[in-house]
Amino acid sequence: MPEPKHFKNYIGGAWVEAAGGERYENRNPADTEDLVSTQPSSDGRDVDAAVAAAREAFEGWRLVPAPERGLLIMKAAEILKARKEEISQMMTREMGKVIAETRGDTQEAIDCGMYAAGEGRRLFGRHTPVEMRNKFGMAIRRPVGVCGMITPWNFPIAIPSWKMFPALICGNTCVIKPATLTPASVANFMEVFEEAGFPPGVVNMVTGGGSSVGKAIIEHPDVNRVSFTGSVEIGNMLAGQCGALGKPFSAELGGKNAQIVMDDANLPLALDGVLWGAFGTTGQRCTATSRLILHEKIHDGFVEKLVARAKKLKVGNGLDESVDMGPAVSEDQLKTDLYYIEVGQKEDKAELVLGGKRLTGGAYDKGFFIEPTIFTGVKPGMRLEQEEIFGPVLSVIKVGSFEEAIRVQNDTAFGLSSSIYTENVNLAFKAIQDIEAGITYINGPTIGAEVHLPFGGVKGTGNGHREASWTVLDFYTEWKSVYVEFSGKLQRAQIDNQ
Ligand code: UN1
Repeated sequence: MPEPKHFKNYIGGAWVEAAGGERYENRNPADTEDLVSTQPSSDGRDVDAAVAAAREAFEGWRLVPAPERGLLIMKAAEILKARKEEISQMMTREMGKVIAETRGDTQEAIDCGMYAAGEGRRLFGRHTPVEMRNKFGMAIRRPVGVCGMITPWNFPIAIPSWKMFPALICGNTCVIKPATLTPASVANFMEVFEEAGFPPGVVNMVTGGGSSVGKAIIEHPDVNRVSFTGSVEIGNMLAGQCGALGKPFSAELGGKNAQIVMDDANLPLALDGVLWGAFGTTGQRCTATSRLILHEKIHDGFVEKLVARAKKLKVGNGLDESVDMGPAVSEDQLKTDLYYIEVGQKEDKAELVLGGKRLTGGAYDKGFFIEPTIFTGVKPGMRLEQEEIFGPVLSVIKVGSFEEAIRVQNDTAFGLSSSIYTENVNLAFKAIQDIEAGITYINGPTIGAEVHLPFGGVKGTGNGHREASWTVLDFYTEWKSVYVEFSGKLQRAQIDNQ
């Protein structure tokens, strides 16, 4: 078994133990005998130190020309590329998803770095004509200061990267609290920043729990804004706290994403799509397909093929290249999955047509494995159909028309990702128009967003912000309007020109 990674907090360019000196263990969900890492259990004192370092570094970093900041980010992306395999292997050990997917996770961070680096030569402001002669008007972006990042375990490097790289290119400094389940991946990310030569204090990491470290980041008066990805419950609580403090907050929360399959769809393609969308990452993506809305004309045949294919998915340790689906990330998540499977059977009275059980025996006993699970006969409004599970549990809903499919798709508290399979171009465009979601895929599954398009959702999924792409720059900068008078006299807008 590989040696555990023992690391400390990364503050002001140095690796330092938590003030309280406590540490905790991080174990592999596929094999709890595998100790992946140990790291500090930090508290508010460590956050104070990290924020102080970030604040001091900000004064220098904000003045580094953005193209030069871009070169450092590009270097970080290149180091990530060189370390991709080793970082991905540790990520699979840390959170369980299969190695092909952790390679994708690291790749997403590389892509984010490349994209943000290029932004160093854009960061466009605006110029506009003004009312007066010999006067110039423009709007420019300014960095906001110290940014706090509270990140989840399901994309241990991709999500930190899509928050940090944009914040950094804009001239901000960062304090990140990784999910308690996946700190080693973020420690690797910090090593990448260190090796790339980022000035001390520009990036900082404090590991530990939400109620200690996360809370301190939110409440710290010198943290200018916070970006959070995680559960609806925590996200909404933090939004309230930030609101009371007048602190801008970006939330990317839950999903209850659906794939619609119309009767004219390319069915083999739709089948590949739903298998990947529902069971990839063990269903633990905000963008995962947790509902399958099938047109009644193709329902029975499609379900039959789906069950046959899902039954063949190989569940196991994600480091084995032949495995399709890894374990649940933790015992708690496994319990949540099993809880909803019980709700589906007893409360919703839907029909369990595949899976539903914890996998046991042999190597399975060392981890948190669960069968790919499918329910049919799910009706709109059932808990199975409404609540986010974050596991490999797919609910199939039968509909009679396109209009009904859209109604069912939209009738949830969330609106992150969505998908429709149809060969009818009119229906495809109607779906783009009518689906209430931040992302719609036509003839593709609900997962697989790329870093240069806005990422985020409507309704309960978030609070109106978008991550990735050019849109995230609005969260990490403040606009300043600038008027330059070169007439040499007092010109009064709204008065002298009337
Ligand atoms: C998430 O689900 O939390 O679009 C992020 C995707 C990935 C990112 C998912 N690129 O599925």
